[in-house]
Amino acid sequence: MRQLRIIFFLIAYLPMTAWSLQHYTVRVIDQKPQPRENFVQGLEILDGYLYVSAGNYGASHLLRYRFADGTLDESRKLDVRIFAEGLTVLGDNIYQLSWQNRVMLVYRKSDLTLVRTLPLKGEGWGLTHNRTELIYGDGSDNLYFMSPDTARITRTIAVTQQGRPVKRLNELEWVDGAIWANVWQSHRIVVINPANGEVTASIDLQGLLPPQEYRRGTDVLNGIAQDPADGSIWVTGKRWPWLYQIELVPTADDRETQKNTTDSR
Ligand SMILES: [Ca+2]
Repeated sequence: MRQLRIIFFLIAYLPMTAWSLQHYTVRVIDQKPQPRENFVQGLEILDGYLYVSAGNYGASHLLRYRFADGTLDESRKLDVRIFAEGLTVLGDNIYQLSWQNRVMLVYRKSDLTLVRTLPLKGEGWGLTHNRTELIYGDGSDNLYFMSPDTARITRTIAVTQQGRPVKRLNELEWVDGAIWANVWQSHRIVVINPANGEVTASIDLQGLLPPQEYRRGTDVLNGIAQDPADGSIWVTGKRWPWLYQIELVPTADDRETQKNTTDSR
């Protein structure tokens, strides 16, 4: 009887909790060229413009392109002492993280004028927003929700996948009520529940940039942007020559794996 109860528990309970991670690969729908020199640390699309934050000391920029044809609309070169990181556009402002300078730069969206800085308590990695709050990471497993007006941290979530911390969260994007994050130095994007930090899906983008496109300096996958105009998802990498529009393709998830394992016994 006790064994039956345990079996019932395993069947009824575990698939809803520990084995609810969905796995995806991707299919490329479209692609657009982008300048190879951009060491992409932030990517966002809004009102027909592509916003890019490019990193590295001496090469950090805020860039705005017309998304339809890739024409450069406006750009700002940053102080050589600043290594730019994530970027997001909220209201009338553009927010851009610095990596280790302990500041977030705030620009006027209309003409990319730097209007103020907000203090950061640690490193800055990825940045996005949920319509009201900024959401940023510092390279750990934590994501911080911040008031764009006061820079006050309103909430912190620790990101976990099946109970284990997921660190090195890099470029971020708010997609249909979830947070998508590049995991630094991997080919993986994780989909995070903003309420509790749980990873609900893992997207494998291994091989997205074909081997023949690699040059000296071509770096890792980094950059996710959803075009609010049509919901399309675009991704890229550091010093990649292409932006890719992707579509998710489900693979066997852990729940399915568990079911198959049980069936084969
Ligand atoms: Ca983004």
